[in-house]
Amino acid sequence: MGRIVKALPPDRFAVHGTNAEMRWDAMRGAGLLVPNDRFFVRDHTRTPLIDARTWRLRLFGDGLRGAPTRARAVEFGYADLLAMPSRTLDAVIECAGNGRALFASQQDTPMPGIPWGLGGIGAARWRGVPLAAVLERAGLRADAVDVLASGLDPDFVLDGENLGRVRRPLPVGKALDDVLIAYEMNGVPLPPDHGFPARLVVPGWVGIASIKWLGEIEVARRPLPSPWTTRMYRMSGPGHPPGGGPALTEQVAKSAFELAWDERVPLGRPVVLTGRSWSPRGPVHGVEVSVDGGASWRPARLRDGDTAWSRWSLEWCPDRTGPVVLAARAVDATGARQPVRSEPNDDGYLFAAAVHHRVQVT
Ligand SMILES: Nc1nc2c(c(=O)[nH]1)N[C@H]1C(S)=C(S)[C@@H](COP(=O)(O)O)O[C@H]1N2
Ligand SMILES: [Mo]
Repeated sequence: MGRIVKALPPDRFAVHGTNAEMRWDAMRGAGLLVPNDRFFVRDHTRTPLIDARTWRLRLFGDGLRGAPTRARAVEFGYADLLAMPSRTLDAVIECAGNGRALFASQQDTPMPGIPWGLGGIGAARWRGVPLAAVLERAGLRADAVDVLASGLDPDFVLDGENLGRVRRPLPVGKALDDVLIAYEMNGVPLPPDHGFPARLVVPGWVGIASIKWLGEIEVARRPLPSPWTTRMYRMSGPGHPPGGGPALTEQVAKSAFELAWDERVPLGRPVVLTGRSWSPRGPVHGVEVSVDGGASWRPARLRDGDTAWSRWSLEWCPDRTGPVVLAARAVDATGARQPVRSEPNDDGYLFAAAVHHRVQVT
């Protein structure tokens, strides 16, 4: 039985267990945003089917006035959310492990976990209610510290141990800044696989922060732990603190060609190479492309300046047959370039290096 509800045709997705990665060649010539039928899916277990008529979002904890308990939570129904002033936001959601397979293919340090290529990312137009507005309505106290969102999908069992609902805390500063409780994706109600009836969208942060199928939000005056901050989603291994570094927050800039791996490119004819780059620090300032494995770089032509990600293009006329390694690197809003090498870590998180993308000139 399928765990993901939507169709996963092989020309659009590469399936990894309960997860499906977007194929970048399926985005060639597509618009700015990733259509819902092409958006990647990361499910720890399976997509639950939730009835919006009986669904409730429950807020509780001592970070709210009156310190409501879970049993006496402040409740919002689907219609309550739809009735509140809405906000629309173009943003990417990207898995912390996006690019993990490149640690093996490009740096010779294979890492365990879902072997994402570069398709554990998507950009969409999200509409919903600012998390800040819901927290205010629920009676947020000025001294609240952490906001812990949990999903309604089944408990996550790791190596035989039940870790409970998929959940992760946000510091109140981020929660009040730009986080959305989204109920719409690209103009339609959230599809089941992407969190219907409501999910968080946490701009710039690792995808796990954007909890789908929201059920509960605990608000506390102390830091709230969850295995998704204390055990997973930290940088660990040689060069990192024992037990791992701090819980991951921001993603890293990346660039992708809208090409299949080992795609065939005809000899002696100009082709327009296209791709996209993104960064958690706002619009990318520039993109440089190499058609010689990173020996020399040329600026690409940028198409979108102030959106979730930027499309770019570069003309290239291949002049010999055989394998050619393309590469693209973004220059972010601080002037920083994607590095040549990504910092290894035991879980293969945050692959940051310019990706070597091999094509075959024939
Ligand atoms: N409840 C719940 N929320 C979740 C997950 C999940 O399995 N359960 N996966 C997280 C991870 S790891 C990622 S990368 C994003 C993926 O969002 P998408 O499936 O809509 O692309 O959702 C996050 N939110
Ligand atoms: Mo993820």
